[in-house]
Amino acid sequence: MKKILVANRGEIALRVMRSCKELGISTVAVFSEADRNAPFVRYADEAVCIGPPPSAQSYLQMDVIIDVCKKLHVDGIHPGYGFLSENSDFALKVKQAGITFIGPSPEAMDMMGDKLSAKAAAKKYKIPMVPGSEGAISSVEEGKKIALETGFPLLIKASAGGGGKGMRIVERIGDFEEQMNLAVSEATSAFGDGSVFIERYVTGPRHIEIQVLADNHGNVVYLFERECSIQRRHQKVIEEAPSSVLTPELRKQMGECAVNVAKACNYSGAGTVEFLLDDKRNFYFLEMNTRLQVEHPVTEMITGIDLVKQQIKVARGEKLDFKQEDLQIHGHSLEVRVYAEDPSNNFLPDIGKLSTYQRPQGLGVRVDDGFEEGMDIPIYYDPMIAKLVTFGKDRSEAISRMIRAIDDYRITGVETTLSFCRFVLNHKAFVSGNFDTGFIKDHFKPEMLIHERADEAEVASVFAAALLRELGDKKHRAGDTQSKEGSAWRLNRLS
Ligand code: MV4
Repeated sequence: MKKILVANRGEIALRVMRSCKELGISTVAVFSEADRNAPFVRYADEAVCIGPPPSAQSYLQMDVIIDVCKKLHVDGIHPGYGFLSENSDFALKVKQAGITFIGPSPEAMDMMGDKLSAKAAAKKYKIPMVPGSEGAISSVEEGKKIALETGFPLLIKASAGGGGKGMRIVERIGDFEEQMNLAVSEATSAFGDGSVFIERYVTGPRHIEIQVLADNHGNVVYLFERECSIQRRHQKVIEEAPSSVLTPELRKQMGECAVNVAKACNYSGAGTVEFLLDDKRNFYFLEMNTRLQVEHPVTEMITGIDLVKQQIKVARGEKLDFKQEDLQIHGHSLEVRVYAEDPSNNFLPDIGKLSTYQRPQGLGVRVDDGFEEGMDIPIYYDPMIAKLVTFGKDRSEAISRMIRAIDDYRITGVETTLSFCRFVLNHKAFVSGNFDTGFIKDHFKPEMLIHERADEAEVASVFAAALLRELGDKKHRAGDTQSKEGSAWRLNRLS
């Protein structure tokens, strides 16, 4: 493989190109008119504008992207995450054009994309699953019967859904018919497939996912877990590896189950198997994501493995060059997602210009981003500015390093979720490791950030007073470092 086209934008496009470069592979960026000045476009060896800003007219244009590949003699396409990454039609078109799709086969994608066929495949390997219906529910009558057997509360899920889309909670049998009809019509309009199934509702679960890597020679390994329970409306906010609740035995059991799920669909490349863990530490298979995930860096930090490099090697037909026994967890890693959203205003997207943009640096800090100071955050795409990742010898060091890195980050021009992330990292439930997917709902109110702002306002007034004194001080000398340092400190606290 000599040339790879990255069918994506922003931080992940850059992330992928860096690994290509290390492998001596040249890179092609495709970009929309909104991304003309983006760092990933400059970083690529070649770059082609493929259309206007809306994704449907640019990043989702399969044929246009494949035409670029043909013109530029591209051998492989890396889809990143989102956009076309889990689109089996695209994977198939790429293959038919004689180009290597860096990811699983269209068949594996289809099997795992449909939750019911994923569960049917996993069942053959005796993977633990939440009790509920065996397959799709074909009528309200059948559904009610299964609902009574399953017990309440229960969830009606869309087979074509995932990531929380098309889920409905049913608390009592009297609500079943209405909720089922709603679920079916939502699934039909959202996915063009009204198939739904029932699962008992696991209350207060943790979301734990296992990273797997498979080659085309039958080798599959797991690269341990990521704890992703800190979510807001199915949007992950903080991820970490390893999880503070897994024992070595449970880690091995879940890892081996994840490997079997990958085997069940003849998986190739990097994939993620999602599990729920209940308060008694029972785990249940939920679904498999057939792409590189946003939060993959925390796994890279604790295993020392470059997942993108491995994806490319596997796609080139190479065997995995390590075995399960060779893999070990080293230290602890956290990732916070920095969004251009206002956490004190219901996380309203706050687009605009990054007037100030200075990244934190230093030992154990990694910033994966796609912006530079002075750039506008386009309104057309996901408002994620950066992934801030830290690594430490243990969880406590990773946390204090993250708090330090958040304090060192300088972003002005847009509101960001940094203050919210700092709130979570300082919370005793987070620090203790004793939390579940209800963390934000249970512990966060927007007023809690106002407190921090009041604190900043107080510092601002002290600073303003000091500045006025200084300006008024006619005897003020240039060599008065004491007062200079004091001012600098206050200035830092302000931005
Ligand atoms: C569940 C569940 C409880 N019980 N399934 C949400 C995302 C999708 N992947 C599955 N999800 C859930 N499935 C059963 N049987 C609770 C959730 C869930 C959730 C899961 C992971 C992380 C955050 C969540 C927030 C709400 C609900």
